[in-house]
Amino acid sequence: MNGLIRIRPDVRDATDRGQPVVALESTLFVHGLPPPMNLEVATEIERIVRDEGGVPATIGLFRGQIVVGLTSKEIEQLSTGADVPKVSVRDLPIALARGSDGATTVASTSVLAVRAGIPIFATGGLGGVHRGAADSWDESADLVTLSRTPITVVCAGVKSILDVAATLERLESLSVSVVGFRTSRFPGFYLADSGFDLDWSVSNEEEVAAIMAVRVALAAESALVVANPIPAEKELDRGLHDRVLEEALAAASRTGISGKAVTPFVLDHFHRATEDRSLRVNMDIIYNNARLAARIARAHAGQRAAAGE
Ligand code: PSU
Ligand code: MN
Repeated sequence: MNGLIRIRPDVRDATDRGQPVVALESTLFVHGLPPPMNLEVATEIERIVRDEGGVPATIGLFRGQIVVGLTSKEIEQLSTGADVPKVSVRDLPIALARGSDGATTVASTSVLAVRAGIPIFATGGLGGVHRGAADSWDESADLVTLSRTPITVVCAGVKSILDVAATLERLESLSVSVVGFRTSRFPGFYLADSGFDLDWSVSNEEEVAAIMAVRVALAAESALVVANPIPAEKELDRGLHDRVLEEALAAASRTGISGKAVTPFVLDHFHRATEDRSLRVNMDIIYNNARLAARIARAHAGQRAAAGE
């Protein structure tokens, strides 16, 4: 990996010393949120992690190099850059070989975080099984990647634009562990509750850290998803949500949008059709997850120190 990966010195230092580090993805702000507030969000997530005593490591590709811990200047360039490709795991070698910039997804960010020795990652919502996938076969590479990447991901479930029931079935088949944080229902991204039950619920950060320790002892190969719902008083109006979702999906199929363009298209439609109310909720979700991930990272670091590791 000589020259192919650059780890920001404070990130490397913190991982070496067993201090709390939180990985963050770049597709979320490059393709999931509109400029100029995408830069504001990318900056604010890092501030929240720091406020909680953690070191933020936003991951992306910059000029043909994997960067674990982008600088604020690099984050600014990616969030304002035209045509920054969305890079999942299969795109990594191609984008890197051509010296490209790149926005990493949940899948590629998870893989790169693990390579850099970071065990926890915060995002908004995972990719999953799309509605109509039985015909289109559209399932995010996030799922398969999480089945073989030992990371803990804090998210607000999967985007409500997906087939949530099918996604939960796939997470089960793929042996991805899922716990609800202070809930026994799977969150619905913009909504606190997707309507689906979870088998396991945890009540605090220490409990998640304890699960992470057992995962290390078991040499777990798959991911742990910590599903963290948005507080009910901050969720999007349900009527508005259901109406706009129908519209957005119809617009996507009418315009013939497919493949990796679907998620950014539908998110953008949502933000415009709800006059940015969904955007506000999206931001709250991300901040909420970054805060929890930093607290879990701190609990994890504390437990490791106490165990003399
Ligand atoms: N959730 C969001 N905004 C996003 C994404 C998820 O709230 O932008 C991104 C993540 O990077 C996720 C990707 O990994 O969408 C999934 O895309 P696809 O369905 O094409 O795999
Ligand atoms: Mn897809």
